[in-house]
Amino acid sequence: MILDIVVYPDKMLRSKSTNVLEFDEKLHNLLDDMYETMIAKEGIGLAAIQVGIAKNILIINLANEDEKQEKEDLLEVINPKITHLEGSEIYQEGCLSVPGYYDDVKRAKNITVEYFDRYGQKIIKDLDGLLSIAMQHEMDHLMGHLFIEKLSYLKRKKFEKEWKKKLKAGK
Ligand code: Y12
Ligand code: CO
Repeated sequence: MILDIVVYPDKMLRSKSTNVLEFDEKLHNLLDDMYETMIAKEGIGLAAIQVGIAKNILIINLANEDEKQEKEDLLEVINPKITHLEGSEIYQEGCLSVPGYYDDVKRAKNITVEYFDRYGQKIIKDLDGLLSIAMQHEMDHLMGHLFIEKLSYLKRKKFEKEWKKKLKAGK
């Protein structure tokens, strides 16, 4: 089932998500719906809060070298924790909850993340490149943060003015 995406400035996006305690069918159905939604909306990453569920759940599905977004490359990430951050990198980000706006954001270059898969199996991964950026972006959602909060004061002011205009125009 394709779910509705919560769009900025909905206050729900500021919620702090809580840990998943049961790795059951309800979780599996939510993960399946999140995947269907992300693909339908042409996204590469989605956090549960973006579909109105304040749980520590996110998915990431980057395209491979052939520019194909294969389901076998899908990461389903439950209750993630970053245990190591190193370096810095600037990347132009976008978000399904802030559709049509893209800007440069500085984040750590390499991270180590610990999380659980849909069956409750613990996974530890060292990430770099776009996967590291996407994981940090999605984990920010779990803490109630959006990439636009990382913009400079002036850029944020310009964004807010343009966003209000866009919402007023019903776009
Ligand atoms: C690098 C930077 C950010 C991420 C987080 C995941 N972001 C997305 O998946 C963004 C998707 C997105 C898709 C859009 O739709 C189309 O391009 C058709 C879009 O544009 C509109 O909605 C108009 C904006 C964002 C991961 C890695
Ligand atoms: Co986002």
